[in-house]
Amino acid sequence: MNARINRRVVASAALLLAAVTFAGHAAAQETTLRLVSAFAENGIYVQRLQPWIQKFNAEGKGVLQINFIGGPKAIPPFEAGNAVKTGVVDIAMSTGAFYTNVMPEADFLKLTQIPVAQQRKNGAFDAINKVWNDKANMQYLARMVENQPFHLYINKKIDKPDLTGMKIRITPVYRDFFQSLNANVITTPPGEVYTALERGVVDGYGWPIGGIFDLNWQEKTKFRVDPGFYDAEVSLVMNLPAYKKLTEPQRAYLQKQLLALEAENTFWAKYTTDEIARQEKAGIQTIKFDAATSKAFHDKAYDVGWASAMKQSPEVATRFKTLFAR
Ligand code: 173
Repeated sequence: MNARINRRVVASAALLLAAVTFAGHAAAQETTLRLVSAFAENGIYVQRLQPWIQKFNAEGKGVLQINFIGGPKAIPPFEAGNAVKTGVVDIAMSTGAFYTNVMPEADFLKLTQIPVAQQRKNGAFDAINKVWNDKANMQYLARMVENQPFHLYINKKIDKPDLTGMKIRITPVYRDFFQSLNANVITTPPGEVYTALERGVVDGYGWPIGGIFDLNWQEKTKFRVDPGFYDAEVSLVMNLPAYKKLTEPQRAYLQKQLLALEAENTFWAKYTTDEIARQEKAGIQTIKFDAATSKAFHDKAYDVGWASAMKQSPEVATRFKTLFAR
C-alpha cells in the first residue's frame, strides 16, 4: 500500500518536474530580436515595417519576437550597419549605401535589375549572402523596397545632363554618377537634407522616386530630373552570430515572415505612380531630356556604377554583374 502511494507520489512528482522543465524550456525558446531603422520613423519604409512587426509578434508568441528600438534618433543612420556587424543590435532596416563603412560591396545592391523574388531563384540572393556573411558578419534577410528608381532633384534648371557648378547632396549611391556629370557632392544622411536645401548649402539631392514628402523636401524642391536610375535597396540585415543562434523552428518562422514581407513588394509600383502625381501637384516640375540623351543618362549611371564596383571589389562585382542583370 505504502509502496504503491510512494510510487504514485514519485510518478506525479516526476510528471510535474517534466511539465515545469518543459515550460521553462519553452519560455527559454522565445527570443526577442532588437531592430533599428536607419530611416526616419515617420517615413514610408518604417510605415511599411511597423505592421509587419506587429504581425510578426502576434504570430510569433513563444517563438520569436521583434523589439523595434527606433530610427535615426536611436542610432545614426551611417552607424546602423556597424551596430549589426558587432551585435550591438540584432537587425537593422538599412540600405547598403549607409554601411559602405562596413564593406564597399554593400552599395552594389543598387545595381540589381531583377526583382528580389528572381534574385532568390537565380542564385543572386545566395551570392549576396556569402559576401555579407564573410565580409560583414551579417545575414542578408530580405529586401523590402524595390521598383524605386533614384532621381536627381534640383532647384536650378538644366537643359542637359551637366551639373557643373552645382552642389548636390549625396550618399555613396550617387557619388560616382553625379561626379561624372561634374557635380560637387556633399554626403549627408537624410535627416540633414532639408536644412541643407533651406540654407542653400546644396542645389539639389539624390533620392528615390518616392518619399520626398516624408521630410517635407517638396517645400524646397523645384525640379525632378527624369529618367531615374538604379533601384533603391532597403533591406533587413541581421547579425550573423545572432542568426546562427536561432533554433530551427525560430529560423523557419523568421523565413516565413521574411518571404511574406517580400511578397508585399507589389506595393511599390502603385506608390511610384501616386508619388509622381503628388510631386506634380506640389508644383515640382519635371526636367526631361530627348530620347537619346535620356538613354545615355541612364546607361551612364550603370556604366559608372559598375566601373566603380569593379574598381572597389573586382571579384565580387564580376560575380554580381551577371546575377543582377535582366
Ligand atoms: O539618398 C539616400 O539617402 C540613399 O542612399 C537611399 C537609399 C535607399 C533608399 C532611400 C535613400
